[in-house]
Amino acid sequence: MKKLLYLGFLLLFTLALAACGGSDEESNGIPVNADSSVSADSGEKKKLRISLGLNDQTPLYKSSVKFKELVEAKTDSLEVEVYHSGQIADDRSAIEMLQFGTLEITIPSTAPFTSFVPEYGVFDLPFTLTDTDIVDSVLQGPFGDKLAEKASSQGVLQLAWWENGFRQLTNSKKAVKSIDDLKGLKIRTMENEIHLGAWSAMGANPTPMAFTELFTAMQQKTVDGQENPYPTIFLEKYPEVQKYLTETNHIYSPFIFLISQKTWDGLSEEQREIVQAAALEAGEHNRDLSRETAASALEELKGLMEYNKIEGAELEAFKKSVQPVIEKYKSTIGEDFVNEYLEEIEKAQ
Ligand code: KDG
Repeated sequence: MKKLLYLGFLLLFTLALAACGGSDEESNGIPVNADSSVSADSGEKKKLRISLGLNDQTPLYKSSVKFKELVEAKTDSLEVEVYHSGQIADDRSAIEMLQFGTLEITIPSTAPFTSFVPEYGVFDLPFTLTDTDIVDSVLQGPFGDKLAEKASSQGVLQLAWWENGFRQLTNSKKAVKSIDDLKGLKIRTMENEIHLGAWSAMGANPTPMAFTELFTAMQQKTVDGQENPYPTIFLEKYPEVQKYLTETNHIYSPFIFLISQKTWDGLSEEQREIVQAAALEAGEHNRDLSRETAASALEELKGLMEYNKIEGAELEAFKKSVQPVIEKYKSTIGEDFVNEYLEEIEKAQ
């Protein structure tokens, strides 16, 4: 019911903007296009706003600026604006704005997108993707293309796979050296039922929360911990509110470059080719930068936090605990699709 009310509000908000000709209505200083489907034929420079959850120090933001540079070097008919730190919206709201056509581009983790396209949940099955070579083989091949095509059923197009990275655990309470140490820890997860199920199965007390609320929740100790890749942990300044860092590599999290179908329909053939090529090229840049940054961020974090790595028998205990979760969510995601994903990983080993 809440979701219906919320969607109704979004629709009314969009219609109100359109009614008052609010094509560039300021909203908190952010230009809000009432209609992202302005045709390229209108001759005016078309604005492509990118909404990001992470801040302007991260590989995600820097790669989005790279995308801007690539597009604007090729055409004067497009202008890219990059908004970071959830300035426009959190992940789920930004995706809904793409569906309505009131925002052009967003680049979230796949996890919040699973409520729109369940098949993206394969990446939330813990301990399945284990290194970047396997990741690239699965995502940059036919399986990645097949999955990306499923986004179009939701009024958005996925133009490229970008990288969030391997997720690690932090908390403010205690060192987590075995699965038993997770007992009762209040861990924020992304808004994704598989993440909730996995952390419950490991013995923690998980709570779903939008990324935009996370830092405050850790500061106010409404959650004890969270899990994110090293670049996010370091560049979003989590050592200021978290003491313990545990290397788990429990999930590999992609970012997905999403554009509104309404925006895409309003682009000329030439503009589409420029935008598609830039999303792919900036994606290659993003993966390289993400991996370099993860390595350097870990070295910095080891000097700021109490670090340990889960491996050997302890890692096996973590993996064993989540097996029932993987079995349970195979049916939600689609048994055949999950098996296809696992076969792709097997082939890439
Ligand atoms: O823009 C991306 C972020 O909003 C978010 O997806 C990062 O992995 C993330 C998280 O934990 O929410």
